[in-house]
Amino acid sequence: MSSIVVTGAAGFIGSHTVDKFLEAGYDVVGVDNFRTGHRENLDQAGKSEKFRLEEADCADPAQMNALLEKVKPEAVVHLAALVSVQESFADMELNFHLNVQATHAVAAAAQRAGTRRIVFASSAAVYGNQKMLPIKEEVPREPISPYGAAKLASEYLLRGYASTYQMTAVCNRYFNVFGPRQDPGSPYSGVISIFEKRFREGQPVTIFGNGRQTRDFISVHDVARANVLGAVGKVPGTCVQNICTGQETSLLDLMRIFGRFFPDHPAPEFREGRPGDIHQSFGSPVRARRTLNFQAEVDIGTALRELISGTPLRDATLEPRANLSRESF
Ligand code: UD2
Repeated sequence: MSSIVVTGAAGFIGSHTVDKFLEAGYDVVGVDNFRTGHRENLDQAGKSEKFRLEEADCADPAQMNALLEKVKPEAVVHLAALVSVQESFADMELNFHLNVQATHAVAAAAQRAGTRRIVFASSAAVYGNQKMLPIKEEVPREPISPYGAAKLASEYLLRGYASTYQMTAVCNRYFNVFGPRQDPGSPYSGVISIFEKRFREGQPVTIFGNGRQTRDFISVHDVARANVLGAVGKVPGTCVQNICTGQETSLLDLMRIFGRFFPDHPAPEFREGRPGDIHQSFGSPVRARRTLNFQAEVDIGTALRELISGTPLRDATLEPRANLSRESF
């Protein structure tokens, strides 16, 4: 039986995606160079006989060619990346290397290995500041960060491969993903992971700007499921879709939700807004229903409760299992 390769497997979204494939009965080869990934994210996966880990650098064509030639996967889910918008300003070269060159190395190796499908971790950052909300996929893409530009460039690279070699490229534009295993350890980390840590430690959080900026926060469990559907579900061919909830939440709303769990928490500190920060962002989830048969199922309150309590949500809450079983594809 052929396997699925997941790059960035030891990362936040990668490790949940690996778990979801294993739950659905697939053989998975995880690839990571541990630049930002953590081995402990794969503790659960490591217990499965169907999982193998390969330490390799996705941006290195020789390593990718050798690996994919050996595995000959039915699909590659390419999640390895530089994940922070802010870090892309600080190091444009690294952003280009990890968010464009690595995509090319993975796509070229997949094509040589005869892989038919690539799922790519794209981002709502390709849209920049949009006036028409919720954001639909067909609006002009106007990234305002090197990160968003690199994600868009990668989408086009993959389209080129797909049309030239009869491959299928599935580009999932994630909105703001959060959940267990998201690393709060750097100023570039996702806002919910930072807030969760600060609230738990009784420290005030910092809000950049007035806190009225909005995001479409989506649980990593939903995102992992969208990746599985993209790799092995029925798709109409090469496609690009928002992976979002369609719900808009401001940072001030987040403060209120956290406040219910931590009533005596100190007031936030406000600082000047960050460059390249998008003001208002929430997506239309309509297209993903058609292309992937995907719909987000975990609401933000439930997902925050999981994060804060440290108790994993049960599968029944997270997904209709039948939707993911091998037999259903
Ligand atoms: C997120 C993703 C990015 C991309 C994008 C899509 C992360 C880390 N980044 O970027 O990969 O997919 O969404 O649009 O998930 N903020 C604070 N205080 C803090 C930290 C952040 O006020 O301590 C603000 C920040 O200025 C921004 C908002 O919270 O207005 C969200 O920031 P973020 O870094 O979580 O995510 P974003 O939207 O920049």
